[in-house]
Amino acid sequence: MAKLVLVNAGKNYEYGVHEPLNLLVLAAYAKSKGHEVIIADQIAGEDIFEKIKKFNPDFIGITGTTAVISDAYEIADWSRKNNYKVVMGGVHVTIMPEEALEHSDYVIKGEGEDALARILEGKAKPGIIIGKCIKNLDELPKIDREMINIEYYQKGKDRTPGTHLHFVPPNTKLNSILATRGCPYNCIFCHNSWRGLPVRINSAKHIIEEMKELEGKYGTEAVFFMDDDFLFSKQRMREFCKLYKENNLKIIWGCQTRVNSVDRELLKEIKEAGCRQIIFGLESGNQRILSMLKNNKTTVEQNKEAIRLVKEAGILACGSFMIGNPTETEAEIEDTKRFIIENKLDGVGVSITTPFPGTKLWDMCKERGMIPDKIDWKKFNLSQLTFALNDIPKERMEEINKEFMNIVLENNPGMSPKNLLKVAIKHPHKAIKRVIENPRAIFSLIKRIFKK
Ligand code: B12
Repeated sequence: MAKLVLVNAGKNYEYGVHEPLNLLVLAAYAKSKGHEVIIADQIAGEDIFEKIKKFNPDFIGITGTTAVISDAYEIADWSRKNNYKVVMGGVHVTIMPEEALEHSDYVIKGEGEDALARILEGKAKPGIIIGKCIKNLDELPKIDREMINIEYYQKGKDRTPGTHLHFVPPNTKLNSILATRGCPYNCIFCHNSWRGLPVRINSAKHIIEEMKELEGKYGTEAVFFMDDDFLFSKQRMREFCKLYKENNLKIIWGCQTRVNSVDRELLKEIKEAGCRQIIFGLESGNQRILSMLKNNKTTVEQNKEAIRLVKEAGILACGSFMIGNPTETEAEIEDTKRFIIENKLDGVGVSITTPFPGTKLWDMCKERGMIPDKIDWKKFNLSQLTFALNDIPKERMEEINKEFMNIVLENNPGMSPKNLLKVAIKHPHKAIKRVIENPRAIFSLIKRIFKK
């Protein structure tokens, strides 16, 4: 039996909206094999170094997406200096295993459950290990949310009102569930740890059991499904809606999906089964750009129709968009601005297009010689320009980004002046910095007050 600490790396509280489901599932798996496991959560503000020293583990497992990988490496370096064995996994190290191996003893590419168990049992040699893909998600051991500070995560929405979770009223206990691994589509900007792996889903029965446990044990009132496309299996959704009603569940929920996964009938059914918000990756109001990003799979017209249907069903229709795409012109970005304003979405998220390693977008940028030798991974947070992907000068792109930030400010229900004031009181330095960077935000706020 080995002792393991799993670390949720990251110093930005804004990343603590959803519980770390990846570490919870890895912990459950390792525990089911008889190992002693705890989670040290830097994102939730824990003193992870103190917690690690006190537990004195045999292994430290660290997860990291690209945006927080510098924090993850810092923890890995500290751990090795203190003679702990380090295992790293997650989406970033899956793509950059050699880079991660400079900071750790073991690096897992892909799914971590089985590989981690082999390491803990002393059956794997240090180095890069390819994770085995879990075939049946329902067979994974049940996660135990008591391993983390559940109250901290249940208040995730109140702590960060600027999030996409518009369906969650203030002071509502929120949790997240992940019920799919993999995605059947191939958007050029996306990479997740299941890239190239088959799509697998939890059964409707399994999801309902998890919701029942959340409602009964933790008083959960709202759930966000983290699946890339929660609605894509119509059969599962039908079964889900039936069981939701049979079990008399009260939890309201939101999810992400594709515009081609919704139709009037399904929307009616899921509304009756607690669905209150749908987020689509709408990406662009310009067809040329949308076709490039989504491999010709969706159209601007389809996007408009999907928004209309969702609103008609009485569900909040939200969308995320990308600006600063390869070869994109200012006129094409204007199309996105117009789309956002004309389609009256209930929530809008805008990101600066960022080429994450492992994506087709990254390869395109590499081919064009755009990727610098020295990369600052901290910039990979989708709100900062990593490097220019088109002919729009950097300064102008930053201006355009601010204009979009103001559009988001005017169109996001979560960004009410009251909510923003609350955050400003809690994080005054951040608020002052944001206003100095973008003084016009004040006008957008005033506009917002009068719009109400
Ligand atoms: C939930 C989620 C969030 C949540 C919580 C993040 C979190 N750390 O869990 C929030 C909203 C905070 C978030 C924020 C961001 N996210 Co996010 N998010 C996701 C999402 C939808 C699900 C992640 C998840 O729970 N997966 C479930 C678990 C089971 O999978 P997993 O994490 O890959 O873990 C498996 C393996 O990788 C491995 N593993 C992972 N860690 C470890 C550790 C050890 C020790 C071992 C052995 C194995 C191992 O084993 C696990 C089980 O098999 C994914 C999309 C997706 N479908 O994956 C995007 C995704 C991870 N996010 C992404 C991005 C870009 C971001 C942000 C930068 C966005 C932003 N503007 O802020 C930030 C980054 C901050 C951060 N700390 O993550 C990208 C990451 C791209 C990249 N190269 O890093 C993804 C892949 C979306 C995408 N398709 O582009 N995100």
